[in-house]
Amino acid sequence: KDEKRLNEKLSVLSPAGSRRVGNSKEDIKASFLENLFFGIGRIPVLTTPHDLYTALAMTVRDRIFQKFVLTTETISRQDARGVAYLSAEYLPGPHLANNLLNLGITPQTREAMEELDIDLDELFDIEEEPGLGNGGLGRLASCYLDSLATLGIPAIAYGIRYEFGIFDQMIKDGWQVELTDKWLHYGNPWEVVRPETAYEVKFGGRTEYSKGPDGKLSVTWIPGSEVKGTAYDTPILGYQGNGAVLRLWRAEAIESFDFAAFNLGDYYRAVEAKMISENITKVLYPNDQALGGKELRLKQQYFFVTCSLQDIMHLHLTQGRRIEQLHEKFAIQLNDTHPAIAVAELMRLLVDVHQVEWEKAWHVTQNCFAYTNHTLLPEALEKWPVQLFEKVLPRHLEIIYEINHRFLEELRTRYACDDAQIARMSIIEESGGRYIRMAHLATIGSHKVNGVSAMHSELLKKEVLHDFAVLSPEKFCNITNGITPRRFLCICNPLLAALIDKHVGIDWPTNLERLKKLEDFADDTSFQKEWMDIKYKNKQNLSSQILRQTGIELDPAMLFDIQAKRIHEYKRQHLKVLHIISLYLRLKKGELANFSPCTFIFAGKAAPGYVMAKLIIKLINCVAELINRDAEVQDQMKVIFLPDFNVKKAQSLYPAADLSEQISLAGMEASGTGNMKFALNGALTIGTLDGANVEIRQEVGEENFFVFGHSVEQAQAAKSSGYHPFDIYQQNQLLKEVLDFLISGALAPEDTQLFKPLYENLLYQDPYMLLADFQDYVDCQERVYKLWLDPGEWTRKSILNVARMGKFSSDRSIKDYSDMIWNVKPINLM
Ligand code: F55
Repeated sequence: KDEKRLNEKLSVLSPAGSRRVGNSKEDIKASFLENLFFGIGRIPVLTTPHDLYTALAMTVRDRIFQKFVLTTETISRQDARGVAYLSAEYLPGPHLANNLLNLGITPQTREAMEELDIDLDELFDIEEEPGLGNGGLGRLASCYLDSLATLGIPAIAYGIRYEFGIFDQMIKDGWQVELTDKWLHYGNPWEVVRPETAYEVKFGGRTEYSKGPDGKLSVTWIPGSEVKGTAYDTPILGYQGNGAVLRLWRAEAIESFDFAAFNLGDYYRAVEAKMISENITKVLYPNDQALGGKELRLKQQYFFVTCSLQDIMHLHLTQGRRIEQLHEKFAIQLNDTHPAIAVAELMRLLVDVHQVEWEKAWHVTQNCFAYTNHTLLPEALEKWPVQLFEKVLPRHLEIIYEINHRFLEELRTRYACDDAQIARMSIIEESGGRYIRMAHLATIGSHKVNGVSAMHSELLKKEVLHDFAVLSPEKFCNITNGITPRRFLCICNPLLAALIDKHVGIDWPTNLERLKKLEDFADDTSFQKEWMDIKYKNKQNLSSQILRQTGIELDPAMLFDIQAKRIHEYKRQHLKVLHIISLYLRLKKGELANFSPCTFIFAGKAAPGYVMAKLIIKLINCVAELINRDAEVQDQMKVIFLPDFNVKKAQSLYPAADLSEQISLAGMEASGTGNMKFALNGALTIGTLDGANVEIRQEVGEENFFVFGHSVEQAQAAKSSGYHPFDIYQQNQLLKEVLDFLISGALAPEDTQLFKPLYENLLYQDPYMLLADFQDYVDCQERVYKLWLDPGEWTRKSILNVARMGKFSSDRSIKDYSDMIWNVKPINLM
């Protein structure tokens, strides 16, 4: 009955009896050919593969829009409260396969293409993914948008339409080389430009105060320059139903062509303003830790924040509501501090533009915003020089001073704080240059602050935001990260997904706890056999991809040990390298007893300016070169650096992993989400007690997780009692041999000093305590190799890992946000 009502509704909202959006094989084939002809002016015999991809994308897009009309109509009719997610980064991954899955039309689309002699997988391969983020933070935002859409929670995700996303990585002579990303080069069939949804954005200049006729003081911001932000919408379809929107802003000149200059013969000046304006959304900063002091970055942040807030207010007011009620209809989430300027901007829009009284405006602001923190690293906490702020956002500096003044006054009067505490909590850092601390602005301007794993949230309260947590404990909460099981199991691992369908039913993608049912089969040897066969096939798949990319042949029977994530010292890729060298040296000496043939795979990008991270990539490649060329160890080990890690590559890595490396120093990784993606695909984890590893281990069971290394408390204790890595080096024979090998010339004969900086850093500083954890890591790996010798037992643990991953669905995370922070509910489509 419900289905009938739904269809009736749809026929009102979209052209009656339209064949354009039918879901049968015939319908899909017909509209594909129609799109090929009318959409891009091609006939089948005269097409390029890219034409075919575009025509199919358009075919899918038509069906998405048809669904969207209903969602949008329902939200507005039910006057539902919704979420605005503000993030400077998104990593959606390829859209085509995801949209087909969510529409439930993959099988018939595959058949339709087959009848036209087109291989659907080849079309999947053509798609360039939007690389609009650096890593975990951007991917998390996309998983959350997927879950918001799937759960039917009204949501708009706002961000920046970078013309050039994260660079493409090439490896030349073992070094990382960066190439410009060109994701828009062949057009983008998934977005729709909305030229009428555009807002003005001011920069620089000065403020003027004047008394109005009513005697009230009002402020005018006279800008130094202005640009316009135009909306580009990408519909994000949820699984089997609703939709959400990704609205990205592109900077444009208000007047695209200066006729006055042109008429004077100054051709260059005539287009200069346009060029300068467009620079704002030209390129993503490729740093995965904060980078203070870059003017363009501050402009990017303010640009997308003001467009988004103006848009939210516009949506609110056109629904006939009062601006003072904004917080009743919108929850606005700040994904880290990158959009934290929103606190000052919303105050400006309310007070200066909409003439709301300060106290009322502050109430609205605090009740709209909530802030998610993603890092504890002190060097990664965003702060902006006051001088820069004054230049780019003079009015916002005044507003921040006012917010700070009132806040500090309250600390003094209501909480009787002393000067030291007040200095610690101020938005302005005054010691050694004046800076604006964005985390303080975000915390003060929000009603909730959350960390991204249980452990991280505790450390946040204990350290980085301790003073705030003591004064307002109710503000702080934890929401452990999650991942979407649609992309990171259904799409990336179809064989395993089909096996799970067969044994637990088909509703696990939206009820991940259902995977528990797999526990019943953990000891079933024929089920284990099927499980192992699938893993083997996935490893074959990855191997042929690696052969194509690197020319290196792999043996899928070996243990595949994978570390895939941004390259960073705290993530300790070099600890893995030290371990590999130790195995190699012992193997050569015939001293390695407990070992199982192993393929070590690394993937990840380094920030272009991060010298040590780039040296680690070079080191991995030198070690790979040495080992892969050494005939003596050929059937024992291989080392691969897979270039250009992105969402697409990630999707073929996770399903092929036997062992997942999550080896950051405890206390450094806020959560991690790769750890969840590997485990959901049946990899066992070797990891430290860091971030979400702690919760994964708790869920899957201690006996099914390889833990090693110092705990946070142990690491802190070791550091405060004086940590001397050099002593460890001298006391551990194996470690000494491994480290000395780095500078022995064996790795880089042409330059023996090449790895000296790394070597000396480890011997004399070792900020991430690799040496302290080395032996425990080596020992732990031996337990891994021992278990590998018992495939039945290994597989049993692998099954149990998958069975117990239910908690880590991003649907669970979004339900937590909805209940604990946003106070939003799914819309009712009927
Ligand atoms: C990007 C730009 C700047 Cl300026 C700073 C940080 C980043 C960034 O990409 N951070 C990031 O990815 N942080 C990660 O967030 C994940 C999602 O919460 C966590 O799982 C992960 O631990 C954390 O490092």
